[in-house]
Amino acid sequence: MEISSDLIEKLKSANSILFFTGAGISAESGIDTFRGKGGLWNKMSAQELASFDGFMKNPNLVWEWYQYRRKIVRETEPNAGHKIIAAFEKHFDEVTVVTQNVDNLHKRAGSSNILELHGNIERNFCMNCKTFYGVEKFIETEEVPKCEKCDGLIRPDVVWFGEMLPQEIFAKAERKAADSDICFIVGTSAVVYPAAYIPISAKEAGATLVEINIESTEITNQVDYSIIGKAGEILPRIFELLSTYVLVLHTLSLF
Ligand code: BV8
Ligand code: ZN
Repeated sequence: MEISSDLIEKLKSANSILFFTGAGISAESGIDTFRGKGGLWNKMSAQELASFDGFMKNPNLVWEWYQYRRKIVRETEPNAGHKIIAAFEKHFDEVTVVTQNVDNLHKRAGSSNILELHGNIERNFCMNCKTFYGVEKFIETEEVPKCEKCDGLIRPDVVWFGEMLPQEIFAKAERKAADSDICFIVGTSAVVYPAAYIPISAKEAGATLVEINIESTEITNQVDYSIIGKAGEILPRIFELLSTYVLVLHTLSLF
């Protein structure tokens, strides 16, 4: 896997880095992607499970599906890809993670500036009075739970198809994208909107786009660098090349 020295050169003079991530970055942690081989959507229809109508039609089926995904997330760990993204904060003034993932793994890996466009599977709220609930309370709950305050249905705090993204978070992600020098697009098929506009906004504002994916995607023809390979292998390599440079600088500064 060749990392162009030109890209490392660009990284050396960059201040603000944005990572736009999708399910592919969590694949090496054993979490199914959505569209790839064995992808979640291949087994069950997104519309059926990740939509308001789907939930209202069969709340227990949807609740069970999210309990199943939560169990997998609890039993897994962030991988080298997540950890290296967190480590980038050591070398750059501004590192922002804009993720479509609801698995909380960027946070568990230590990243501090995370914008979750599609919510977080470890939060719930009452559809009626909007009271928030964590997940601990419902670990063993098989049927969709009711709100203690108003008896309303409790749902996962994720964005379902046909639902609006949290506007503040989306607006902030757009701003960070526009301010970024380099935007890494990691492990996403870039087909879900409006999330997929984020790297486009970065490009329009002059950022260098770097895609890391095991295959080419909808956005590959718009990026400056397309690196084919696993995120958990490519990111450590880039960081290593960068660190060598930083180390040399540091050593030189001693003299
Ligand atoms: C809305 C949370 C309207 C829930 C999710 C414009 C054009 C076309 C369609 C639309 C449009 N605008 C809106 C739509 C409709 C829809 C949409 O985009 N449909 C798509 C399918 C065409 N968008 C919506 O419904 C959005 N809402 O538009 O509301 C509105 C407006 C105003 C007022 C009211 C309403 C909401 C979309 C959010 C849905 N929620 N998730 C949950 O998770 O349960 S989406 C969910 O699927 C994820 O969050 C993610 O966004 C998406 C999956 O995509 P990826 O993460 O990219 O995963 P995927 O499997 O596809 O790809 C993985 C990639 O990784 C692959 O490329 C693979 O090669 C690579 N890979 C695998 N292993 C590795 C790897 N890469 C590197 N290393 C590896 N090891
Ligand atoms: Zn309530």
